[in-house]
Amino acid sequence: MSQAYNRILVTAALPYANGPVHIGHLAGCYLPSDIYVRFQRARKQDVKFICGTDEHGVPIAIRAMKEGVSPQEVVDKYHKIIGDSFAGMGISFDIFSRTTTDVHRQTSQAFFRKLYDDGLFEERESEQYFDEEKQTFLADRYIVGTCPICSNENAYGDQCEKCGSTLSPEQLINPRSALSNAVPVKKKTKHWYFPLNKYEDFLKEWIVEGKKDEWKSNVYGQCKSWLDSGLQPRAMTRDSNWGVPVPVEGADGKVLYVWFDAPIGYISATKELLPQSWDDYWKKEDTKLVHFIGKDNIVFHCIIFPAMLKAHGGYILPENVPANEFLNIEGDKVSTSRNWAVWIDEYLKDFPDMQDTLRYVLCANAPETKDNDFTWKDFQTRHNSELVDIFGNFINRAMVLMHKLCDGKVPAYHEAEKTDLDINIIKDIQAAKQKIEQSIEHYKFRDALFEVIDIARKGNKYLQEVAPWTLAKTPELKAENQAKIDNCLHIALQLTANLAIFANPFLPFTTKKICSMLTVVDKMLEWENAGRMDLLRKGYPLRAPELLFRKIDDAEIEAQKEKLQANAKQSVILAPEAPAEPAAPELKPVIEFDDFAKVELRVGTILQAEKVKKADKLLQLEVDLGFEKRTIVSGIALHYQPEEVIGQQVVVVVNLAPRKMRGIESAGMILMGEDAEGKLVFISPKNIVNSGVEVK
Ligand code: B3M
Ligand code: ZN
Repeated sequence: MSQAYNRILVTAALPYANGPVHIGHLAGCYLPSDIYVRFQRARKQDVKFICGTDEHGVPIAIRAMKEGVSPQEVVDKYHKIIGDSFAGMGISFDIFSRTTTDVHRQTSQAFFRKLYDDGLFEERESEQYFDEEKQTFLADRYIVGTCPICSNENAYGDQCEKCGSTLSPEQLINPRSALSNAVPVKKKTKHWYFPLNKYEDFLKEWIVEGKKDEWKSNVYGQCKSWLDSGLQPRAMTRDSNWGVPVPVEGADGKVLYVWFDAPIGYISATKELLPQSWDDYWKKEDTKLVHFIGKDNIVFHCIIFPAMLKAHGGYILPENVPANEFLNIEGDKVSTSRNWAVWIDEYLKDFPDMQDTLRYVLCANAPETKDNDFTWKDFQTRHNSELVDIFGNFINRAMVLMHKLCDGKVPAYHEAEKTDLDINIIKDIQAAKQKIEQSIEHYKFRDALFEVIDIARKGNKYLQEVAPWTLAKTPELKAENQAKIDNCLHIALQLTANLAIFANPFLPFTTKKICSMLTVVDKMLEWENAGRMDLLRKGYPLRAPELLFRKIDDAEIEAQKEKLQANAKQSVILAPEAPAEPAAPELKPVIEFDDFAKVELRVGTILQAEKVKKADKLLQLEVDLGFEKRTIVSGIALHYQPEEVIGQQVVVVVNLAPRKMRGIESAGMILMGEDAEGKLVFISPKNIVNSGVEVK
């Protein structure tokens, strides 16, 4: 934060153009980036907001094949749907481009060519699967076969979508080509490898030494563990006919690896937006570059792309990469294949004019530090009891009372009548400004939004305490108290104007309505005006109050819940195979109640965790039991990084005899569940989907 910047370049991950976007995308990446950019614009910073669709890569080619259309048709269709969804939600990109443009092909080819000419790539021959019928190499995704773990007959060569296991084509039973059903054969092919290992020292210095305190701990932690486990050269080309052709001799039928060309898409889009000055934003050291992404993209944005930029030379590196965790829905992971998602295009149809409600709920509940859950019930509650009852209600009361008690004009403020209540609320407004800007600058959007609602809450309290309606109970009383009434409404209206400035980055649609009621222009929304108590001049006539939000009733919420379930059910019917019935497990002999009663189980919270030296399965935990803290050694290190378990709640066997493990005395045992892949998981409704799994 110490460096002074003269311009800011904000990128939001380029979504794959092979499906619509859902609320998880919005919460993780596009909404926080939009809030950040809107705030920087209000601060009159020179900021550019870049996005577009990622239109290459194997999933797109596969989708095209399945639908019997060309890849270009697929990306054209989804580029439009995704772009409309973002625009509909008020995501205010300066450009929403795509990676199939000429500018992008030229830019990414020139980038590759520079590294090639500098002799950076290693050429390697390897054996890869080949489809003799179609005369083409097969990416891992193009090979299907039976999953060795769950027996799903349609597992891909890189992953089984049913059990989630990461696979390699060699592991598949009965592998076959997804293009022709032919049995694939191995054939030699040549690729260009980027020597990531040579950038390890540079990355360590830049990230481990430079970003530890600046980057979010989830981002830093992931980078650190990649760097600790050592980097390997990575192939930057693929055998495919869909992508950017590799611009060197002897590379027929080869394209750039999608993760090579996609991040360069940020550069191409900036070029398209600013043909004359794009390089100021990518090459000048006084530019602050910020990549907003979801957590699955961390390694590409923090390790691979920076190493590419460094290798090329002349480019700046990201100052920050504020990645979010994932948003689950109704306790379950979002899944495109199971159609467990809330799609933005559908939301906009079902709730037209309620964009700010979704923006509000997704920001208030954003997965900033851990995975979070979206539920329709919470959506309703937050809307009705926070947006409507607190925020909307305050503004509505201020406007109605002003029309009723002050002739529809902004009343004067009479200094002689100033009270402590006035002084305090003014202080609160100014403090809110500080807190909101601090939080946004540190990518803590939930905290910032909390302050916006909190100051509206304080406004309601202020109205309640002064109670201008009681001061005006009779015409005589009103005449006597008019100065006090004026002061109260003067302050309430200035707070309303301040609320417009505060809410603007988060709730742009609502802000527009408030500005229209107050008959003020956009210039008032500049951030430097926040905290001022003279935004609305005395005697200024204001419009009639407009309802900012309507309530959401139970029927609407029930309908959404049913829709979610029905969509998911339908996708199960369409799925090729029904899930196998689990076999009955062998149970241990029955025990008496008294035996069970000997076991003391209590809930504990993991406070600290670290790896046990020379024991790759063990983590040493500090567990808070409320009445005391204990050291417990647990065999979960193959399943979790220490930073992932901190804060988790667990069931603890507290009266198990202490045991020494690797020299550390373990005072108890934590209980975990085991999922289908044999991964130990914390027991929560989110993790254990199958009842009956063993707790161990
Ligand atoms: N398309 C992956 C994703 O949508 C990828 C991001 C590219 S950012 C340069 O999650
Ligand atoms: Zn499987």
